[in-house]
Amino acid sequence: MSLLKEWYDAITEAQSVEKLEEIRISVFGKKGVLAAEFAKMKTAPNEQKSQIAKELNTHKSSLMNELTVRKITLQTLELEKAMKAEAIDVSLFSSKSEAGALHPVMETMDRIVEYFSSMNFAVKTGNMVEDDFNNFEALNLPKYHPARDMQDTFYFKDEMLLRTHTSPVQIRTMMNTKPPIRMIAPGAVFRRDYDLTHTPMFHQIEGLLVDKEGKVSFANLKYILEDFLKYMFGEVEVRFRPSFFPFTEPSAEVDISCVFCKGKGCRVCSKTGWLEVLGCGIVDPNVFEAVNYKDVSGYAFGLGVERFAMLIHQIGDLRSLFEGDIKFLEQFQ
Ligand code: 2NM
Repeated sequence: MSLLKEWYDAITEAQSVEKLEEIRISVFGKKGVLAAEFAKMKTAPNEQKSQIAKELNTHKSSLMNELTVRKITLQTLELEKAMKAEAIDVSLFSSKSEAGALHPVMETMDRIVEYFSSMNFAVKTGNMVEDDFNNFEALNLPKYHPARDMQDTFYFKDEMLLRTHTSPVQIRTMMNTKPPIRMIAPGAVFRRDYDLTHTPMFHQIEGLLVDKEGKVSFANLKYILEDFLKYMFGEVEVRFRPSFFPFTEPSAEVDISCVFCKGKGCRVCSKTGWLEVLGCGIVDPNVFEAVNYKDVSGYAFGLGVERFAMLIHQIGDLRSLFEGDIKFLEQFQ
């Protein structure tokens, strides 16, 4: 009987519900201490039996009672502990909160748009899925013209395709607006290209200015592009090299002195001291004919926004602009 005393202490000292369950089995189980005490009772003298049974039953119910009370206490403590550990203080200021930022390509695009807006160029956008006429035919790129190969792209049915440049926006603008025109077309374009310096999707900004015949000269084009490139890159040298585009005649490619080596020659500029950044020219008469413009003259230019972003931020690999790696992007905030 005195054996039962220590089980009262065990219950009071138990620190977990699991421990309490072990105790319950040791006391009330088939092979438990109570069962053993009742068994012993059977061998006791008959006159003591009822007294022993009475005492055992009193212990039985008070031990059960102690167990229940302790179980409730332990469960309450465990719940309180869990609630404390899992609590979230929604009013707590988090010094970790960070503001988002524009992607370097979009930031660069905004700066370019800002310059041309300040020069009174309207900003126009169009469709990324275009038809053959607006993307090629009207731009002096007839079917089977070899220059189409340079802009091989993704075709849908019915001569629909992902635009290879933003020029279709200029064509559509000329088709539904009378001259004069002074516009830029920023946006995503698509080509079947993928290597170190080409991605199948990239961003372009193209510009177009149209006015009366004889009013627009190559000198006008040269002036605005030099001014624009100095706005973007600071005090750089600018040079124009003769080139060819189907939609302009004459055409030129525009270089700036290398922003990495200041024109001395390095790995980025292939030791030439120059970086190609733009294409431009005087709009070919065939383009004006396609859109039914008469007695006009104009200039046009085009650039790749990713290339500008890479030169401004000194980014070595074009593909890092498309990976969405936060650690990379954070550097340009
Ligand atoms: C370039 C280079 C030269 C261009 C021409 C036209 C249009 F529609 F007016 F004919 N838009 N853009 C053009 C001219 C684009 O990108 C390198």
